[in-house]
Amino acid sequence: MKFTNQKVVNWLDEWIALMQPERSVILDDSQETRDQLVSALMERGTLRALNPDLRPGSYLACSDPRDVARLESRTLICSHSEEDAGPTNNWRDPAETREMMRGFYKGSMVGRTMYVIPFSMGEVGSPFALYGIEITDSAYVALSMMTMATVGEEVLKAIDASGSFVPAVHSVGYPLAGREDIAWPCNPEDTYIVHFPETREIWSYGSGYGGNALLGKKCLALRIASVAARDDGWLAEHMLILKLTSPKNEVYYVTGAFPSACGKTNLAMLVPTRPGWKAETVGDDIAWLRRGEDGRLWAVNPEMGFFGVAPGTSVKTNPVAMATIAKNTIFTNCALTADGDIWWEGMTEEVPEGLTDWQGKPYTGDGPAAHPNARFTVSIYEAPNLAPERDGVPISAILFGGRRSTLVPLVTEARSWEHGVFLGSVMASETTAAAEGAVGRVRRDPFAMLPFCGYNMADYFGHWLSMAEEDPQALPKIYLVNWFRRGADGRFVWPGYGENVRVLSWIIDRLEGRVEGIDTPLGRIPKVKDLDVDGLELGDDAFDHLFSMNVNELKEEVESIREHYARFGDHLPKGLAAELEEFERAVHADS
Ligand code: GTP
Ligand code: SPV
Ligand code: MN
Repeated sequence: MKFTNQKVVNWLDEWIALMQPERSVILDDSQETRDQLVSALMERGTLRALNPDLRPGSYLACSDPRDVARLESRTLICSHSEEDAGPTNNWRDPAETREMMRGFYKGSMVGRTMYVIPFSMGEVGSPFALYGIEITDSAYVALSMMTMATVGEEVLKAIDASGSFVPAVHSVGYPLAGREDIAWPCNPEDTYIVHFPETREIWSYGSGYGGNALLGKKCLALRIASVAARDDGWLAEHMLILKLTSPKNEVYYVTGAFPSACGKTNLAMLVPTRPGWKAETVGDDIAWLRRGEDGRLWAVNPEMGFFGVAPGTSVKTNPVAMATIAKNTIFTNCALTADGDIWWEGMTEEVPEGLTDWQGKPYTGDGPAAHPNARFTVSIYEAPNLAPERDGVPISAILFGGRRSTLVPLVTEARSWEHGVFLGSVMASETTAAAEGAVGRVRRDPFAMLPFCGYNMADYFGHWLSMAEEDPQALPKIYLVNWFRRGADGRFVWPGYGENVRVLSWIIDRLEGRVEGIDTPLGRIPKVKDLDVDGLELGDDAFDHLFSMNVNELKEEVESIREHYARFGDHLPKGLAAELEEFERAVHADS
């Protein structure tokens, strides 16, 4: 395999000259290449093979304890003007940042191999695919990219023919020649994940973890794609895509935008607890949405793998995920059992004897055995419930959700597209371990895109509004969901997981006009009789705990949204300012 396109060749030459790898290899998608990467990683101590009788074809990687999650404070949007990055992104001057990064990259691959990975997000040959070439010195990243994206000769040919690709540069950093003892090379002090939206380039340095390093995922398919989507009239979103078949045999496709570690993978892999329902997974993290000729919004999952949160995953909560990761899976930062399998908090009630924690120490019960952001990397084709549709599905409903202990009801229906965009733009959630920083702090995370929007967030709100300029009736209905309300005892009131089908069932009843809702300041909630809670042990006043809105809290929410919106200045669309006024009026009318 070889590139002949001069633009690609020149680009590669330039980076080889700067980073000075000992050799460079273009990655194909063969088993042989996979095996070679695995051997190299086992030799270095990055991967260890799990017990093949218990977890065939699977490996455990334990990272440097300083490199365990996305680094939002080190993620930069380097547009020419600061305003184009908006108030929610870290902006830096592009020229200065290029200079700083070139300094880091200089000689960073001396004595090592540069992997050149032609990859496609979306089906190769589809007019909607985005191609990239990631160059990296991490075999772990190369192996993970082979699972998460389409890689290999077919992509190479498509790129070579068109010369069109997103250059994606990655190095874990510092000259490592002769340092084969470092199992997880990284360079936390100098880590930056840089995006140049105008020229559609990605430069990442210093981290080998997930979204910082697998550049097809958050960097390309969300941050760069969101800019392409703005320019070309579509949406690149942090969303799961679920196919749902009702007992009446009606098929619905639903997307859901929940912040990191707030339940996308779990809803995408839903096992309905109610008779007659069937659920299949289309995607668990990213959706690209476009208006079809029929006016409807159609969604594709541009990824080929799952990079899912491990803790909390069990046969009870997510049997589909457990089946998906039964073999051929790379685990990162999980605990190791005495018999060579993996374990994490929540997998079983009892903690197995003889665990080794994610840092390789005998587990003593002090702190978690697996890192809270421990993950599995596995092909979508390992999922037993994968929907066959890969080239676009028409969306009936969009869910927005997050972790809110109070205030936000289990489910609320937006009154219109504009109202739905308002609800998306003010979404908030308690922070999780998926990014650095404190956990459990409520922060606004519009559309679950706070860390992933590649341009001015308020302009992005405007772009969402603009989707309704034509044929708004054909667009999906929008719902706010919250599986995470807590009762007086501090526990989750709603059982969640497979039981979430009960909420989806109400949503479908609404779509079909079979039931009415009750108007509240936030939108329409179900009537008690219409939400199927048969057989659930919810305790007294559960409906109250799931749906009540405290007036004082609503008033605080109005003020807090006002502050949130004030950050956007003139960029805030007028339509959303009007929605906020309307919300405030409703809150005061209610009190
Ligand atoms: P990213 O991959 O970071 O984008 O996360 P995600 O949105 O796919 O989150 P995921 O489905 O992996 O869930 C994260 C955590 O939330 C896991 O520990 C789950 O067990 C937990 N979780 C998911 N769904 C539910 C639910 O319905 N109820 C409760 N209580 N917890 C849930
Ligand atoms: C997230 O944090 O939303 C993820 C994991 O899906 S990562 O790929 O690291 O961004
Ligand atoms: Mn995600």
